[in-house]
Amino acid sequence: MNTLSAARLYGIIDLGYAQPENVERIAEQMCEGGVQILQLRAKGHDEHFIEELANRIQPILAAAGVPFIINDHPELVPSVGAEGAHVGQDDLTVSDARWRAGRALAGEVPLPLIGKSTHSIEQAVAAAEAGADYIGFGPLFPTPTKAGRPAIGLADIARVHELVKIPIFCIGGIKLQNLPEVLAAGARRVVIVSGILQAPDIAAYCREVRAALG
Ligand code: 3NM
Repeated sequence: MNTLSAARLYGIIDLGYAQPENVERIAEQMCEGGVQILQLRAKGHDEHFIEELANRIQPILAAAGVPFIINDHPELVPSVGAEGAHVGQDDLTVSDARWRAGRALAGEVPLPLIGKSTHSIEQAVAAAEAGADYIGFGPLFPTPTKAGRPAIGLADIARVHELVKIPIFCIGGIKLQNLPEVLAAGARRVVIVSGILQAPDIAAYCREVRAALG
């Protein structure tokens, strides 16, 4: 299994872009391209539907050794055999998500990973203090994938890396084209959603991102 600390490229299967019937193919292509963590994000869908999709994706990621993260539904983590859950700033607290994701499995297998979205240095520091395993930090650029959330730009990337010692995944409007400026600003890890899902060749796009990440 890939480890969180070694991961540079985080992919998301977001049903805003991906058709449910294609999730297996997309997961395979992302793994083939070198995505090192993969999240299922299905905003507005009910939990049974998300569980069914997650059950189809999980064996592909397990075979590839890619940790599987479920957005927003930590209680699905034990039942689908995912590695963790991701929660937004306006959603569950880190400890509540951890309790829901991990209570059945504590002591038996590694405890679930809990990630938190953060949109400022203050939120990033608070998420680390609250016990998050990693954070998302963004959106760096305006993005239709998270419409209505103002872009924070690149200016705080270096500082947040000085202050926060858990893995920081920069997110929001990142594409192959603007990756050099994101890295030059101090980013080490990125999440790319629409750039990957809208690529004509998902695996090739991921490979190019991995190469650029070094
Ligand atoms: N969370 P894309 S930005 C899901 O800042 C998400 O917390 C964000 O998608 C945050 O790569 C974002 O298509 C969207 O811009 C990222």
